[in-house]
Amino acid sequence: MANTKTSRKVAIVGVGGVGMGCAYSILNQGLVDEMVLIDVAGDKADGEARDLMDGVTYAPENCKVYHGDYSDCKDAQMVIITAGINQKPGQSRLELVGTNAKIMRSIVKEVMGSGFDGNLVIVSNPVDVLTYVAWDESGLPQNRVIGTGTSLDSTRLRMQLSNKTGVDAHDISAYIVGEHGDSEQPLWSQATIGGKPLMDWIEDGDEGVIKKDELEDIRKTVRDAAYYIIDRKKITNWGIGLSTARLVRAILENEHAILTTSAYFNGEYGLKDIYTGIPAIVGENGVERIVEMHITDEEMAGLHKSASELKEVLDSVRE
Ligand code: 6V0
Repeated sequence: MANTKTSRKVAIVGVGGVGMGCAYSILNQGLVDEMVLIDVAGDKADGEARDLMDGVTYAPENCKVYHGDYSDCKDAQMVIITAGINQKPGQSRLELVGTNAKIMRSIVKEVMGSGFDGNLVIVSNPVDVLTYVAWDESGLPQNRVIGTGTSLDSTRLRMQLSNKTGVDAHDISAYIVGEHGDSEQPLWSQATIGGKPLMDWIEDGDEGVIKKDELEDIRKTVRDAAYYIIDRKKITNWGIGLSTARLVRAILENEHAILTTSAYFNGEYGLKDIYTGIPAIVGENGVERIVEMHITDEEMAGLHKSASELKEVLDSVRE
């Protein structure tokens, strides 16, 4: 149930395409009472706030949107960080790490300096590495620093399975785990359509259902979705905006929803001291618990390979 007792306030740091995709989705879903926009480009943040505010009477709930500074984070339940450079055509997310890790540390320092004591949601790429960096800099408990992880990839996978089967994506449960990026791993063994395992649909050969040898194409389409979009419109922003709003809702409304966030591993799936995408239960305290599923050996190997690639990149920016 919505928390109606206290003012629901979020701060968004970074008002580029992604920050505004998040802001628009959050506003349009009536998730908060107050939204502060922060950016080194102050005039842009001011203009964006004014633009959104102009439409508030058509949003489902009243909301005060304004341009602010880090002192405004003090009483926010959540700070969403989307600041940083984005991928250029052909560039991988991991190539952004040097610049964005520095930006992330400087922002988190400012946020924590305000006296902020809520949940930090990290969106900037490479999101798994930067979520670790943000946690390391913040001094917050691991569960309260959350990356958007493979939430976008998982919804892309559900859409692809929906396109193939003709079944509503809302009735499809499917997860991508590991890096939000090139080494990500789909969990085919855990995917279900209307409660029936995907592998049973394939085995039964139900009419209109995908065949096993089509799974590899689906995996590639999902993995390369950002490259496809960036080639055409230079950025991706609406899908991640909606994915972030889903995470914001789960936290602010204490939903205990299962979402594929970038969560901190403390031995789950045999992984330690890393943030990466995994289905986890999410509520008002952030990640309550990683869900341990009985995945296949091949899927486990894919998750471990992805985690070890992330560790290597993380080691290059540790302080
Ligand atoms: P953008 O449109 O260039 O916006 C970035 C914004 O950050 C700009 O407004 C900058 O002024 C601002 N900024 C830069 N440095 C600072 C700083 N030190 N303090 C405050 N503000 C700053 O980029 P875009 O919005 O497209 O992308 C932002 C980030 O999101 C990139 O790292 C993307 O790679 C990442 N994405 C993450 C996704 C995910 O699934 N996690 C999906 C898409 C993009």
